[in-house]
Amino acid sequence: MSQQTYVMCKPDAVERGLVGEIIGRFEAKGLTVARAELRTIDRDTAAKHYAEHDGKPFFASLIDFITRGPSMLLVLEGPDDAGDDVFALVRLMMGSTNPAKSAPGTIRGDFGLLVTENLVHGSDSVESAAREIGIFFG
Ligand code: DAT
Ligand code: MG
Repeated sequence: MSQQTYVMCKPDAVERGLVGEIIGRFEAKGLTVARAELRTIDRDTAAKHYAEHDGKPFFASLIDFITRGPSMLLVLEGPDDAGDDVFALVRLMMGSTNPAKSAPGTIRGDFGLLVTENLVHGSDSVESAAREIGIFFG
């Protein structure tokens, strides 16, 4: 688990006061915070980040949502000798994209209800982790 991964507590998580809860879960699991910044993402950066979804019906509202207020931008890292890539553990702890279908015990499963307000982002591969860390902290 040598890789770092990119995580974002989205504007709904900041608005609802869940940033401490979310970071606390990752820290309690054994991950450490390597970088952290509260930042309102601009529309160009949001479009770059979510480029894979450009053209989909929800793209415009996704950009509106993610830029509507500050997000907590994070780089998380795990120990070198753990068994899996850190991005995969973070995704497991986040739960699936639609909070209504996320398992209890996951962040989205415990605190979310709507796919449009699903609290947290986590990179979905080693490659996207490197790309997203570059976009937000490069
Ligand atoms: P994830 O955030 O789990 O990686 P994703 O990359 O497929 O999910 O989508 C990015 C975000 O876009 C997701 O967190 C919420 C939003 N989204 C995805 N599918 C959606 C849909 N069908 N309707 C509305 N928003 C959606
Ligand atoms: Mg994704």
